[in-house]
Amino acid sequence: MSETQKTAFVTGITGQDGSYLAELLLEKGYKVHGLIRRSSTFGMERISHLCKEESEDTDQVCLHYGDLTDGLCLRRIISEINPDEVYNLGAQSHVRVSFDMPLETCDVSGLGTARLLEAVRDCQEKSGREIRYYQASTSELYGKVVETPQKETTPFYPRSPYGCAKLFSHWLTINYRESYNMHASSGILFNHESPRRGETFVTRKITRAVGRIKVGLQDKLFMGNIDAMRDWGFAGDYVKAMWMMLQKDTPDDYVIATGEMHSVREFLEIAFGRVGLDYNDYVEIDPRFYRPAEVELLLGDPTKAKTQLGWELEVSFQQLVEMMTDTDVEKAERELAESKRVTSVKLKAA
Ligand code: NDP
Ligand code: GDR
Repeated sequence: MSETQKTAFVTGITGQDGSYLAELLLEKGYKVHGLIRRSSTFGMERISHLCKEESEDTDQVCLHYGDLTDGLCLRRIISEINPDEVYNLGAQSHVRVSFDMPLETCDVSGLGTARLLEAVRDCQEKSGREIRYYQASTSELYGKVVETPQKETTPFYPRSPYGCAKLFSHWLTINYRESYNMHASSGILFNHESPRRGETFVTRKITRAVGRIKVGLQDKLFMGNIDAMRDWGFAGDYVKAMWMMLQKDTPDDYVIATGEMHSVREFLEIAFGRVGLDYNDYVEIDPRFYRPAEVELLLGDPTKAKTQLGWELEVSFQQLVEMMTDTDVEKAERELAESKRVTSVKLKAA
């Protein structure tokens, strides 16, 4: 490892954003450490290409078992690594699920931030070296919108346990910045998607269904509120903004968004249209997917990030939907081929 090589620690590295961020940091020459949870399944599909068995290989990520609910382990890992930058992306990040699991959500996505910030503060005070901290804040802080488009100064009004937990984390990050002079920044990121998006978020749920319907593996798609409107961007573009925030001399908070809003219905239209189908023939509304309190619309104003960070979008909404749909059609084709192979093996064995 070179004298000047920077070290980063990423919580949530197995998630959508964690995987893109790890790739970006490795490209920039960082030594990347990540937090992983023990699981009975593998759970590392998004980052397995970045991990090698040989832990001595400095081009690969180095993984540490731990959990945002375990402050002791966070303290130990941070003091062992003594990183230059910490990215807190770990969270129970599903809004609908947060209504079913409010305590777990608050523990991980709220108190987890307190545990990590304390570990960072402690390490920084002992070593005398600055550790720069990134907090994954969210447009869900705005919830019930009081101003459109939403910018850094728009008042918050969260509408879910997830939003409330993230609001706590957002303010705690600001409080540590002001109380301890820490280089702690929050990115208020609006929805961002990719072919690596979790399959229960609306965009990926749609593109997975389009692929499977196209090849004949699925007949129907059951949806919740398809009139909801979101400002959707590409995750690969958004992780660049996280890194840019930590390269600034002064920490601050930034809205990261496209400045364009589309409905779930429009997403359905484009995704089904991409494979020559009409979504009306396949989609059914199922109240099970409604939320106790809905966030009807979100639209961000990314002017501050554009002017002060020099952040730019590369992937448009249309390109995003097409990219996700094409990838999921290919995935469904592979699933179909695999199911035929298994059937033929079974038949031969019969
Ligand atoms: P994902 O749901 O894809 O990933 C969440 C990550 O958090 C996973 O690595 C997960 O690990 C980890 N995690 C969950 N619980 C714990 C825990 N108890 N301890 C440690 N790690 C845990 O989220 P995204 O990548 O989409 O989002 C990244 C962050 O950005 C999240 O904090 C999210 O709330 C926030 N955000 C996301 C936006 C989006 O549109 N994607 C927009 C704004 C903010 P495991 O794989 O083991 O489950
Ligand atoms: P969101 O994303 O709640 O904005 O949180 P999600 O994709 O889950 O929902 C977006 C909108 O689509 C509506 N919807 C459905 N949603 C899901 N998941 N499933 C459905 O069947 C369905 N039908 C309609 C929802 O009601 C909602 O209005 C995401 C997460 O990544 C958070 O972690 C992040 O902070 C915010 O984006 C910004």
